[in-house]
Amino acid sequence: MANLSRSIPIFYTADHLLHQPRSEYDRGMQIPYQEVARRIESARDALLALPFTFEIQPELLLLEKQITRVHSRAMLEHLRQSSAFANQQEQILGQDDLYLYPWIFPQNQRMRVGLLKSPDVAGCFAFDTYAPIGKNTFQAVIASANLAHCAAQSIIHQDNRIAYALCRPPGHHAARDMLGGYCYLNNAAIAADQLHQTLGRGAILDIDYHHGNGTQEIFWDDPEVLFVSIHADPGDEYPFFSGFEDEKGGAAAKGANLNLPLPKGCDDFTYRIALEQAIQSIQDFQPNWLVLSAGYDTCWADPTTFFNLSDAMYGEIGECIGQLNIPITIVHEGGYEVEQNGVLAARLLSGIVDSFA
Ligand code: SP5
Ligand code: ZN
Repeated sequence: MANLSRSIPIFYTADHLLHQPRSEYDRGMQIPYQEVARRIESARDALLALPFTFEIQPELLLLEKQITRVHSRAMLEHLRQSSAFANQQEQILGQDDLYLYPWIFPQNQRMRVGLLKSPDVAGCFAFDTYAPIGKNTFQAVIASANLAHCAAQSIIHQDNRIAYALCRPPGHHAARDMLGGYCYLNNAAIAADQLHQTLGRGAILDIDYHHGNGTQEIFWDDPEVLFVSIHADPGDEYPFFSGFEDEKGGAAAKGANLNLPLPKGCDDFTYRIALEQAIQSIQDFQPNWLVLSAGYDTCWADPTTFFNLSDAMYGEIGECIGQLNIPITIVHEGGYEVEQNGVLAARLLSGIVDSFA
């Protein structure tokens, strides 16, 4: 049990408030954007109310060259230019709060080159319609990734054993060249890449309800970074195209990817079995560090998903993870019941701290 001095940094930025799309398209139906700013404010309040936490609002330390180790320069530039373009469009149209929504999806390089020259580029790197780009989206996305980066740096340089990054927008659906699912840059992957470079082999555990397709893709061929994900069966849940059991890693990295899909309606009992398998596989890998992609959309109360985990289960998940007894960088991902983001983040972190040797 860690002592109760305020030793665990919670990395936060107000820049996430700059990114607030109003709607999303759910199978063509327009509904309110589910990935709301209050999610992070709820988590911030609850985490800082714990006796062992303190807040850090870091300066921007993440370098472009660190981002482009994980993402293509073309996609980074696309994000930057689309935000600038949204700004321009607001001026021209005299409109406020304009978001560019993906609606044309190029299927090859020729189509991409053509589309990049058009005013309707928003879908250029998108695999769905859930990641619209507004005038400040680029700033918010960079600031979000910076939190994960700074959390990882605090583990690397400050001999700190646990850090929590309140990332928003989330990241785990974003791949090298692809964005979607509320995600633009892969915060967890950026943290993991820094940890990998300095501390050697490590693991990423993704407990968001949705498969972390972006993270899986980024580390697919890397035998030194184990990716383990527990999520809803992609046979009938988003993102549908990845997260299946037979995805084990690229030729040089066979076994460094483990997907544990679970059926809709999954309860604590079923989840626990998958979690034990996940923890065992991480232990066997002998990692020097862990990045935890912490999504809270597996909770019974989440309005967008179909698992039934109890609030108490998050404490238990934390305890299992803490027993790994390696440095842990926690990166906030999904979770769409606003208050549950706070309740569950606090339970998860408390569980980790309680069991940490
Ligand atoms: C980071 C993250 O959790 N991204 C998830 C993005 C996918 N969300 C879209 C799911 C659409 C399903 N909507 C069902 C509504 C049921 N009332
Ligand atoms: Zn999710």
